[in-house]
Amino acid sequence: MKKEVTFALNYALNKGFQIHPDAFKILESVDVQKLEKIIKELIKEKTKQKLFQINQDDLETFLGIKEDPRLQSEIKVLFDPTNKITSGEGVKGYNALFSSRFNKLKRIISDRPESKRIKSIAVIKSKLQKEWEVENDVYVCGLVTTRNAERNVTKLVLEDPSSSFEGIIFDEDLQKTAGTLLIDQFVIARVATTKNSGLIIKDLIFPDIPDQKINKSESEVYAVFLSDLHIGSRYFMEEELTEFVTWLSSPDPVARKVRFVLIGGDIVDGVGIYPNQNKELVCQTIEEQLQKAEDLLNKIPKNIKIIIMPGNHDPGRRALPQPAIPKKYNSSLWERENIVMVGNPAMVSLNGVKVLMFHGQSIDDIVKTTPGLSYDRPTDVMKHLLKGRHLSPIYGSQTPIAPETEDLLVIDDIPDIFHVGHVHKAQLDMYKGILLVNSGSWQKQTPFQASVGMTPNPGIALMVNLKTFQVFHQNYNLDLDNVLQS
Ligand code: D5M
Ligand code: FE
Ligand code: ZN
Repeated sequence: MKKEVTFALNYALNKGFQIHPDAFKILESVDVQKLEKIIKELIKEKTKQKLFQINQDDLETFLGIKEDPRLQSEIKVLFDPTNKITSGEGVKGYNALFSSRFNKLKRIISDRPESKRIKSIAVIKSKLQKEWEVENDVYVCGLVTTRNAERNVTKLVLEDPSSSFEGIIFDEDLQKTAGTLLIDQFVIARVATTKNSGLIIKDLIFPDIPDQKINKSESEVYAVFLSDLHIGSRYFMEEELTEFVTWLSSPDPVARKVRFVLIGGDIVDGVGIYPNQNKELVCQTIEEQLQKAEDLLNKIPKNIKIIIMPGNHDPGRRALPQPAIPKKYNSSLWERENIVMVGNPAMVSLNGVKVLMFHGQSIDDIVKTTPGLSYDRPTDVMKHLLKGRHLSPIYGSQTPIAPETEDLLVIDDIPDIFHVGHVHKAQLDMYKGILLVNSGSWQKQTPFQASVGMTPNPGIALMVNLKTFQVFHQNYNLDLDNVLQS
């Protein structure tokens, strides 16, 4: 027993009080500097009432940590790729993946007015061969396979299951829009023909998010958004994160209403993720790293539900979609009642609020190839993903994508909150009513990040009131003054 708790016990005994054993547990979790004051005040109060036993209920009421039974904390996993992963083989697998992508997106756009006027590329091409002209304002849709800006024009190659074609864009603004298209992304094009120029693209339409109503929680509870803890790395901000986790048990009125903690990947730093990583690790094995994660998560009150999704540093597999962190590395995380292990990406419902969680590896490929997007504004990249209704369109770049027979990275179901991490930059924004949360990190700038000029803002805890969607943040990083920009 801590000496401060022993003091409290003796003090109470000397005043003729007894402390019920259930109350010890709470006393041990109380800040030691406050313990003496708390016990003295409590005894004063109970002496007035002529009741000489201190029990759990007294302490919980006094500290304001009494569970409010009206607070709802219902979690449902709406989508988890873990059990859906059935990769196809080689080229055949990728053909199935892209065909699934095309079909899913075609279904997504089926409510749009243009959808009825979409023709297949093969039909348009054959008409063009026979008549040298097709009626104007025909629509096609497909995946972008090539994008080339040449002198004053941009050429785009689109592919649908029937065929592919190259379209030319002359309009300057439309060329700018075309410049933001990602390779392998789905798009609708309005095309027209001229006698000698073949097909001209007159407009480009993204699948995008329709206007919709956002789901909110009936009871006023908070969700905490974390990611990129990088436990095991020597740059992991252990003290700061421990301080935050300890705050979750405090009598603070917001802390009392936290019912969910979401971890959006890179919970551990992993092993062998980049060359010479071992020199930057304080825990050299995955098991040790996950044990440390478990010890930290154990400090979170059990009435808070924790959702753990993997990132590119976590074990399982590297290619997207990723299964949940396998049980073999830490079975107790899987067995804990208040922990839910999901794959990447995942959709969970928190009291009816739909949260799409995605670690965000594709951001690396997107910022590299898209003018106007940067690591400093990850929420802009997140908007771009929502507009294209796909989490990781670019195939064959840095983000590995598995040849799943079903494309599980299409954004079918529209979330109320979109939670991404990976770029270590905490940022908030809104898009078409959807709250965008990039949950930053709890790892200080690494030598690699410094060498590429990447400036993270680690140590910020973001929280959302699921009833009002008001956001709330706490900064545990003393080096940061300009905390959040949105
Ligand atoms: O990624 C943390 C951040 O560092 C993220 O923005 C990507 C960036 N990063 C990581 N590795 C590379 C390489 N090899 N090239 C460019 N950028 C990189 P994390 O997943 O935590 O390592
Ligand atoms: Fe990370
Ligand atoms: Zn990452």
